[in-house]
Amino acid sequence: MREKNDIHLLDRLAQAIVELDGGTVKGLAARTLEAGLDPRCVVAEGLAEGMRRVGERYRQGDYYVPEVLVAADAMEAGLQILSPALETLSAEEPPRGSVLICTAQGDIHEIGKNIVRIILRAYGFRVKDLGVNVSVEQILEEQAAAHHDIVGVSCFLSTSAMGVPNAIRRLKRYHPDTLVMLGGAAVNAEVARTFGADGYADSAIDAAEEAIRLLANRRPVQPN
Ligand code: B12
Repeated sequence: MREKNDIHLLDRLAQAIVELDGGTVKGLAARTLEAGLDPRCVVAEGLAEGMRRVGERYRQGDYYVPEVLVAADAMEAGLQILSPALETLSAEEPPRGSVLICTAQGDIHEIGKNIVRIILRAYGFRVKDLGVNVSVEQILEEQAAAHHDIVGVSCFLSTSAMGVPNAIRRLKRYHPDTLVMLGGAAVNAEVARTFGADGYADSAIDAAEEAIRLLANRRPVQPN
């Protein structure tokens, strides 16, 4: 059960992102570590929550692109403070497998993907990040070279998400044992299933748990 003071600290951290106050974000991120909070929860319930609130303001027309970008910088400043603690955690976790992560072709949203990458690493996954606007050919090339257990695709634009089912079909044709999970504002659990993905998550912590679940339930692929 989280202490009231901890919830207050995480809420202030999220709010400092909404207020575009990078200095306060840094200071509060350092205080969460002094208070002994798990840095993964600080990322999820402080930094990612702040960006979620910023997204909400953008949707309502209270914030425009410049505010969103300054908020993302403030979030990055907080991540820098947390990153040594996240790396320590990552070294302590059992190695869990490897994940290739990217944003769908035509889509340049990267904030959610970057948070997922950081959290997956903190949970003990090896993660290769191919960046944004990634084509199925790039994914296939990387899979042929490295055979990651899971491919995670971030989908924030509906138009780009339309290309994802075809990408999954092609990926599964060449690499039938690869598990695919999706996330981002343009998809949900049902859409992900319809697209042919094996998993879905709407937050970074859930993404790590989903990846652990997918690997635990992995069945051997039957040869044709
Ligand atoms: C920030 C933002 C931008 C920034 C991106 C900056 C960057 N470097 O990433 C900028 C300003 C550049 C931008 C541009 C555009 N954007 Co924009 N943008 C957003 C906004 C406000 C926030 C997205 C975000 O970063 N949220 C913060 C993160 C932390 O959010 P999150 O979803 O909670 O992330 C978690 C989960 O999604 C999950 N997750 C994420 N990825 C993955 C991957 C996997 C594998 C898993 C398992 C989980 C997972 O874990 C994350 C962490 O907890 C959203 C609004 C929204 N509600 O999403 C619009 C939004 C996504 N954008 C939108 C649009 C339309 C655009 C533009 C087309 C605008 C334009 N007219 O030019 C362009 C597109 C450019 C392009 N080709 O991609 C629309 C998309 C609508 C749609 N359904 O298609 C949205 C929904 C806004 C809206 N309501 O209209 N945008």
